[in-house]
Amino acid sequence: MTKFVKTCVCIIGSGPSGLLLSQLLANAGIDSIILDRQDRLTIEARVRAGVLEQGTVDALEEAGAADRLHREALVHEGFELAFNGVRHRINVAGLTGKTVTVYGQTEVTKDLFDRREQGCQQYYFDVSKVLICDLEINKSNVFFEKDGQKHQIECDYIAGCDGSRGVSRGAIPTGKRRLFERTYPFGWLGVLTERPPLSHELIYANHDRGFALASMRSPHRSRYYVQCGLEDSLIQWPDDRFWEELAIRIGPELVNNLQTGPSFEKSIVPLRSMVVEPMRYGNLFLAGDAAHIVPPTGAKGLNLAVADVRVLAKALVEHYKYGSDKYLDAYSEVVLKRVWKVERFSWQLSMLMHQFPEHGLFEKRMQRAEFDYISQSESASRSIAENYVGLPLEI
Ligand code: RFL
Ligand code: PHB
Repeated sequence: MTKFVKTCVCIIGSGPSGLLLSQLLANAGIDSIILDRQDRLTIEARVRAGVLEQGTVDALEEAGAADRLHREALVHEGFELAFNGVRHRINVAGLTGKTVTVYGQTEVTKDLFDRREQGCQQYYFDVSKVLICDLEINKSNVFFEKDGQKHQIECDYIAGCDGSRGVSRGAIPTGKRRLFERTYPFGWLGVLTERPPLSHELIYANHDRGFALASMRSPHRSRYYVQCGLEDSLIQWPDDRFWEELAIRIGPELVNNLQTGPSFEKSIVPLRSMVVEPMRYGNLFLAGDAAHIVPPTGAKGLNLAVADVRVLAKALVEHYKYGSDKYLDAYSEVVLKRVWKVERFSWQLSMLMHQFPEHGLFEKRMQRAEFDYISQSESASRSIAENYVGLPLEI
């Protein structure tokens, strides 16, 4: 027998976007249920983003999930771009009056889960065979299985927060959606190590051998990345090779500060830009990676997901509290405008900072000229800083 429940909003996916949405709705007294195909520990352990915009911190505060962040996170006033050892600092605070916050996505997710447990909201982990139905009529349905038991959730709205490999995007009929995509001919190999960071700020470096990023999670824990081949596997990258390559790419000036150690997490991600339009179909609203992917250069993915959810939560509150569908109807158009600007920034920074196998000398000179221009022009540096701290949210 199928177990049947009703809710206002069924949220598919309990990554940062799904968790945050459910919390913002709960704060406004709106009932929701979350489903995820993974279990909580697996979701919490996914090492990903590290840099939060002020708008993201504000949203976590609003959700009541920012206490630990305020105790433990690092506030950064700038970051560096480097080109074959030549360094330029983007004075983010000086150019914009704003800062960014270094705090891992793993911690954001844990804080949101903890907050969620304080309320008695419903969720189902480890679900399978999720099926989204009835998007164009008054009530929609989500069917799924858990531990061999069939379930049905009847709801007013469905929030597709199930990431780039979820089922929500595909629930929009093919003739009704358009996919815009760009793949990049390389990936990022990332390493976490229990060693102090090499600098107190992040450094994005373009070297003839490829991109490198020096980031961090705390004063004792560093996060490093190097550009790698799309076909590379982790076996080809033992720790020694990783540290040697990183040392070359960050250059002789910084290498003396590099403290290497055993990696306790190592992963490869391909780089991709993707947007689906529209982000609403009937009762289904897409948010976060389900609707768009950015390459990680510039640290925008999680921040963009949070920005979507802030708009969606407001729109749903307007519907349930004041009976107005104005914001729900505008959702896709409003968020897509910002999404495309953030796509542009992440793409532009990726084009500037990586080595492309197909590039000849001309393209390399273009990259160098752009770096020199940014280094010498306050306006060009400010434009990067403005995007890095996060574009305004138009709600
Ligand atoms: P998520 O985090 O992928 O969560 C989606 C959830 O949906 C579940 N799911 C399903 N559940 C039910 N049924 C199904 N059929 C399902 N299919 C999937 C999944 O199990 C999962 O729990 O999406 P969300 O919430 O939209 O969040 C997006 C962010 O995770 C992502 O944009 C960022 O991690 C991107 N990103 C960064 N973003 C930043 O803002 N700053 C950064 O510094 C940053 N660094 C990064 C990054 C992403 C990286 N990788 C691994 C791609 C660095 C890296 C290396
Ligand atoms: C990270 O610390 O994981 C990180 C930081 C900045 C980025 C991407 C990832 O642009």
